[in-house]
Amino acid sequence: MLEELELEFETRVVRFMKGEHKSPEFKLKNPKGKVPALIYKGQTLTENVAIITYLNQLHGQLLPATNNALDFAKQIADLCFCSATLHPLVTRIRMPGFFAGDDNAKTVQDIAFNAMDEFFHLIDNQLADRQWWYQDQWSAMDAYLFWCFWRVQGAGYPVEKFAHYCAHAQRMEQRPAVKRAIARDDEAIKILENEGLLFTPKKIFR
Ligand SMILES: N[C@@H](CCC(=O)N[C@@H](CS)C(=O)NCC(=O)O)C(=O)O
Repeated sequence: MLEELELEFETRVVRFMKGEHKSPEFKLKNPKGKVPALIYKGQTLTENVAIITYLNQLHGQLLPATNNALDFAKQIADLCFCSATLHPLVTRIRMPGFFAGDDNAKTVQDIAFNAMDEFFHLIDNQLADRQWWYQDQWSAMDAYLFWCFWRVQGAGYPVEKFAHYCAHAQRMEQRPAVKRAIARDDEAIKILENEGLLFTPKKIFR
C-alpha cells in the first residue's frame, strides 16, 4: 500500500524464526506480537484493515471513493474477508507446524487447503468479468488478494486451478509498486538467509 501511494518509508526485518515478534521490544510496538505494525509520527497502528482505511483517509487511492455508508461498510467487509478469513488460512498453509506441532502439520495444512478452495473459487468467480476486484478501479483489495495468492503459491497450494485469479496475479506483477515491494522482500530474504534465519514453507507434504 505504501509503495502504491509512493510514500517514503523504512521497513524493518522481524525475525520470526528467533521469535523476535514475541519479544518485549517488539511487543512495545505491537502487544499482539504480529506484523504488520505501522509506525507513523511516533504512533503505532496495527491490523491491516485499520492501516489501509487510515492510509486511504490520508491519501485516497486505496479504496473507491464513496459517501454512501453502506458502500463503505461493504468495502470494510471485503477487507475483513481478507484479514479475518483468508489471512489466517494463509498462515496455516505456510506454517502448519506452528499451530499443531510438526507431527500434525500435514493435517492442519490439508484442512486449510480445503477451506481455501472454497474462498479461492469465490474470488475467481468475482474476477471472471473484470480486471480488478472493484471492476476498473485498482484498490487495496487487489493488493491484499495478491499477497494471499503469492504466499500460498509459494507453499505449494495449487493456484493454477483458478484461471481468473492467476490472470489477476499476472496483472498485479506488472505494477511498478508491486515490483518495488517484491524487491524489498528479496532484500529481507537475503538478510535472513545470511543469518540462517530464513523460513521456507515445507512442500514435503505434497
Ligand atoms: N489480523 C492481523 C493479522 C496479521 C498476521 O497474522 N500476521 C502474521 C504474519 S503474516 C503474524 O504476524 N503472525 C505471527 C503470529 O501469529 O505469531 C492483520 O490483519 O494485520
